[in-house]
Amino acid sequence: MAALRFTTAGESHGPGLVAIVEGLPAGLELDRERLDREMARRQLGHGRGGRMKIESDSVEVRAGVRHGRTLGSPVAVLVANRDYANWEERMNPWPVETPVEEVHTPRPGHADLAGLQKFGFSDVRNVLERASARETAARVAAGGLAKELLRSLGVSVHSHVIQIGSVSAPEPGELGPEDFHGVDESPVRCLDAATGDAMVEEIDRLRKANESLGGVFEVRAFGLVPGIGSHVSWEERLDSRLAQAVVSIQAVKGVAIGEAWEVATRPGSESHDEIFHSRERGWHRETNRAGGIEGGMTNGEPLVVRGALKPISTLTKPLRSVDTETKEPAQALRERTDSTVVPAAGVVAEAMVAIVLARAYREKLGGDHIDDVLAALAAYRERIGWRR
Ligand code: EPS
Repeated sequence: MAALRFTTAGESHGPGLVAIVEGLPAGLELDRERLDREMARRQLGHGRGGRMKIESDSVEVRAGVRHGRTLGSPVAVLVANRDYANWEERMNPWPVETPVEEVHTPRPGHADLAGLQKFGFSDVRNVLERASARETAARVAAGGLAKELLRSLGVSVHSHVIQIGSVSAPEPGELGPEDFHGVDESPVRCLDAATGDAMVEEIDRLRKANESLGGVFEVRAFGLVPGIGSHVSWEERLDSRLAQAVVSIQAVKGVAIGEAWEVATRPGSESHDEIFHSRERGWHRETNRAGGIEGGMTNGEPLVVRGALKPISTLTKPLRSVDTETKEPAQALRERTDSTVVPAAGVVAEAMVAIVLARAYREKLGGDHIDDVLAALAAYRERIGWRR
């Protein structure tokens, strides 16, 4: 059994994006519409720019699936960039007749300058095309496959927006999967309608001022059994893997598991989740301050992970920079961009969390065929007396 892992390839305005997912069990049934729905969800959100009117992302499966079921071989998917039609000269994989104009004005906050220095390029476009968050479309395609596996194991992964700029939603408290049913209908994917309206106003106000906005999203996963991940080594700790996966999303600068920042200010007696057991409910907790993870393992409570995004660093009111050829002061590259991507980032984070959870489940349960995985899960639930 190969460890579940994925890689992506693709530039923002190149011909397309690719994701390869290894380690899915054979026999897993995939739902084409569900996979495409994930792609469409990532494109939603008030504050996206003109690019989202051009793209209409869908998953094109190229390998590893036959008649709707996985074969146990690597699954390869393609996501086309429709915008490539407008960039064919500038982004052609092969030499073109007319020389294309280079970009020499790196954007503060982006990969541009360090990327030029690292690779010895003269054209910032050689860096920014891959650094672009367009790459997250491939992650969501891979995450959609991971979600299909989790779904068969009784796990669901959801997200919502907690904050955009200075507008914060009230603390959501305890939530169940059913609470997320309408979240994609909110233009900012916020569970609180009044806050959602205020977020839209904030985006519009700042967009008029040529500003971009960051914010905070929250991912919650339900249906997890205890003991996914491991306390025994730093690499196996589920919280460390989740933190890496979420912070790897473009523009994410901070990650919190459960009530991380709040418990840092509280006494110990108010920071943990006391343990209970009853005949009806089995093992349970009355609180979930730990966000479902103790000692680097799931404890059976819902997983709660938050990510904080900085405002997008492509600005329509560019910051000061330097022309990398002349070394003279210059304005940073000004390109078409989004005002905020916090709602989309939540969907991307669902994908990343799903991949981390699917990998950890594969490690725990093994198996080559989905039926082996399900049998191992049933046996484990029986052994620990898990009723949920
Ligand atoms: C991005 C800039 C914008 C975004 C893009 C990420 O693209 P463009 O430069 O073509 O206007 O729309 O995001 C996507 C294309 C996407 O699918 O999410 C950037 O610089 O990161």
